[in-house]
Amino acid sequence: MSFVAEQLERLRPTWEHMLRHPFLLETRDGTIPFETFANWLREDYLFVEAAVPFIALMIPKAPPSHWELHSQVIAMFHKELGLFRERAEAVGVDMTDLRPSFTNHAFIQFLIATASQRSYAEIYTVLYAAEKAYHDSWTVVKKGIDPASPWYPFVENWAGEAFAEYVAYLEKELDALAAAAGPAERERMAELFETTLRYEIAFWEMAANGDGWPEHERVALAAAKG
Ligand code: MP5
Repeated sequence: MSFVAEQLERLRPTWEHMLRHPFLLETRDGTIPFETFANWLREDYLFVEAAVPFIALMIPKAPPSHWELHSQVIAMFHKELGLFRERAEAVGVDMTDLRPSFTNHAFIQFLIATASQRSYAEIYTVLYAAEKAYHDSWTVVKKGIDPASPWYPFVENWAGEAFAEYVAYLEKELDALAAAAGPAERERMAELFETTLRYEIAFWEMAANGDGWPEHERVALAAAKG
């Protein structure tokens, strides 16, 4: 069995738990409160922004045959950032003074720490797991959302054909990297796959339930702002 198939099989209950998250089902059904979706939009904007240095840190470790891929991925992130800004403007989501939630902050630190300290195959595992999680999650939303929804362009972005092909390419390459890795590295890759999945679930949870920083922090910030 290939590395990816093995991980998806091993983690199936957790993966399915992610795909049943109320944030996804309510977005699909059109019952998601505007502010809840706006919260995700603001947080994910910061996440995608941070994904640019994540990819940039991979490039010196990547084989030259992957440089074109990573250049294209960075360009794709910039296109996504444009989509976030366009949607926010179109529907009136306030994008001023963005600060990452506790979970988003942790996830971003995990990305940067991984890209700084781990092997290329390990970093690639995190990239694949995050992209696959988003593709599968938004595919759930696609099965039922009203195409007239103001959030539909996000669905198209991650559940569309081009993204599906990109994720399939990442999968093929990750399987090749895993096949070339020794048992200890494969073990570390498996662990990172799982940690990424757990962060993805935490991200939906945060989008649905708020920013997670202790209350005294919020009070102090409000006081500082007057
Ligand atoms: C992605 C994302 C997908 N935008 N946000 C989270 C929390 N996980 C994964 O990455 P990309 O860069 O938008 O394709």
